[in-house]
Amino acid sequence: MIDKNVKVIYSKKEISLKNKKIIITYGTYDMLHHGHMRLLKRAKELGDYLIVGVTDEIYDRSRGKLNVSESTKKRMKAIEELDFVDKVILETHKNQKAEDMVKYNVDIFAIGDDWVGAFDYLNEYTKVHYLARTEGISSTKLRKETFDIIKIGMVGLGHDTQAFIDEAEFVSNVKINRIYSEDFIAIKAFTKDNEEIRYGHDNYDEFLDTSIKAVYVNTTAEKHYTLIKKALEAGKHVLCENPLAIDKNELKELLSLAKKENKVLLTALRTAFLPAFSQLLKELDSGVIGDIREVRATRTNLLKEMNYPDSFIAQGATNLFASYPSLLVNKVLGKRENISFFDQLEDGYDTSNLIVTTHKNGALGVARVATGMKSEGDAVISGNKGYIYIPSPWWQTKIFYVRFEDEHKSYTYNYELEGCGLRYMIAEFSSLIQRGNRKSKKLMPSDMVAINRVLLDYNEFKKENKEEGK
Ligand code: C2G
Repeated sequence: MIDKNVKVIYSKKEISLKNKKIIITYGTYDMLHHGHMRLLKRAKELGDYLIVGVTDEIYDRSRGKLNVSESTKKRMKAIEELDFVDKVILETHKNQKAEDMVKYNVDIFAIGDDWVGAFDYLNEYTKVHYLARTEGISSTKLRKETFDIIKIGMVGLGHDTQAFIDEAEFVSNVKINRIYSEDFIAIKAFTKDNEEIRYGHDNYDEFLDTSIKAVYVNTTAEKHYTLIKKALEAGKHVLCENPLAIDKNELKELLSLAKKENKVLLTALRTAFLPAFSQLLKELDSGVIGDIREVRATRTNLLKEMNYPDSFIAQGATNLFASYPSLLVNKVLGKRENISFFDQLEDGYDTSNLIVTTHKNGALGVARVATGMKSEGDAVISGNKGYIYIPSPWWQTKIFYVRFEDEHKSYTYNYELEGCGLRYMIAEFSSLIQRGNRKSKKLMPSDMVAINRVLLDYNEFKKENKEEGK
């Protein structure tokens, strides 16, 4: 089996540069500054032909660089415009440097001395040259000077509140300092010894009437609509746990309100923002497994054993978990044509559900969720040339296997996933706000509607079944 990390995954024109000394260097080059420029110029002076590898966004996120303010396209363009740079390439994965040394027959690999020692392994392929870094300038410093810190207020106090606060620490341009909950006593207790969250509110209007620029809503689903609506009307960007609304018309209304107010409204589906998940979609887009015939994804958690309160579990397995498999099904197969539910109920709520959807050309989506049954939480995407397997827990996508009938052609993608994965979502939310983009390509409003619709349809189905049973 091939490890994708050592495979050349794009092809460029062969370079024939006889008797020329080839230099290569890599970087993010966010907000290109004179520190970058000095390094690039000195790198060029080491030889005749300078190749610059610009890191792509997925790769940067996977190596913990969450705060890049410019798009990959913009950063590449800025480097392409430098007349002393001869070739610009995209750097997409960790082992690419070693591959490039061979591919481009590189004489010298140059990089700033903040990396001293880190690339000594490349001496096996070329000569590694560390150049002095320019003091007093950095992209981090420029970002701090250029952009305001985005203050986020937390709405609701629950199981995951602290995890969100902890993860936001890794996103440098956000600050969380306020929280709202109807439960005044709980809020008092939470903020009492909390170093970051100093301000607790039990009045939502007062909470919104502060300097916060955005809110993160994590309450029970039936409160989402009102909380989101008020926040958007108060000019705040909104990140909200799924479902955004439990009524079709309410969801539409919220999306058009976000559009009217020119604010971000994003569902907090963390899987959508993981670097490995983005890479997975990119891989599928390239057609590597052919026409996709089926997407199968499972998510089960025995919540009782995890000490979740009964009231939480009573929301039902579908409401709690279906959004994750629905995200994968929707991203890969697009709009669905039909939907069927095969649920098992206990005390009036579903402890498991098998959701089958049909899509264009008869492709099938098979989503399995459960809180009263434990199963393998993996996902398989099957095509007519091969399949992709994501091991459990697939929704915390880290590794995936691309497999074919001829197993020698199979390969693996393996990514680091820092923390519990929330930081990538917070980084995407803040970068949308910072870049003035309302929509995330990773989770478009149409995706949010399709994912939300599965829940709405199931609740409708349950209601009809109840009425019929009467
Ligand atoms: N640099 C510099 N002086 C600065 C800032 C950066 O000389 N004040 C250099 C860095 O040492 C690096 C290059 O400019 O060689 C690009 O820096 P970044 O954009 O920060 O990229 P970086 O994360 O260092 O990329 O594959 C990516 C590379 O391994 C490293």
